[in-house]
Amino acid sequence: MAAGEAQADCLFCKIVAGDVPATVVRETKDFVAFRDINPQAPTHILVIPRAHYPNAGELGAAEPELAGTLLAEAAAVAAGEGIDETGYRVVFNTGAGAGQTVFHVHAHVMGGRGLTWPPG
Ligand code: IU
Repeated sequence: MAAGEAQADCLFCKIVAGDVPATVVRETKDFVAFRDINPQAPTHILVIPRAHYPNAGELGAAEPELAGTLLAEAAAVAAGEGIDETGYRVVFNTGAGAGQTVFHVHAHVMGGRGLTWPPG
C-alpha cells in the first residue's frame, strides 16, 4: 500500500469519500472536520486529513507540512465554533493504549466547558 492511500476498511476514509455520513463543519482540499458522534464536550470535532495515515506520528514523519497544517485547521475549527476565546484542547490519541480506536489520524478539538488536567 502506498503511504496516504485510502483504506477500504477505514471508517474515516469512508467519511472522506462520502460513503458514510458525518456532520461536516469544514472542508478543505486536504482536510475534513466533522462532529464526533459521541461528544465528550459541548464542542467536540474531529479534524482528519483526506489522506490515510494511521496516527499523528506516522503523518508527521511522512508529511510534516500536512501535519503542521492540521494544527492550523484545528485552530480554524475552534475559531469557527467560537471556542478559541475560552480555550480548547487538541488531542491526538496515539495507539490503543492511549485510547485510539480509529486508526486514521484525527485531531480531537474539544471545548465549550472547563477542561481538567491531567486527562484520564
Ligand atoms: P479515538 O481517539 O480513536 O478514540 O477517537 C475516535 C473517535 O471517533 C471517538 O471519539 C468516536 O466517538 C468517534 N467516532 C465518530 O465520530 N464516528 C464514528 O462513526 C465512530 C467513531 I465508529
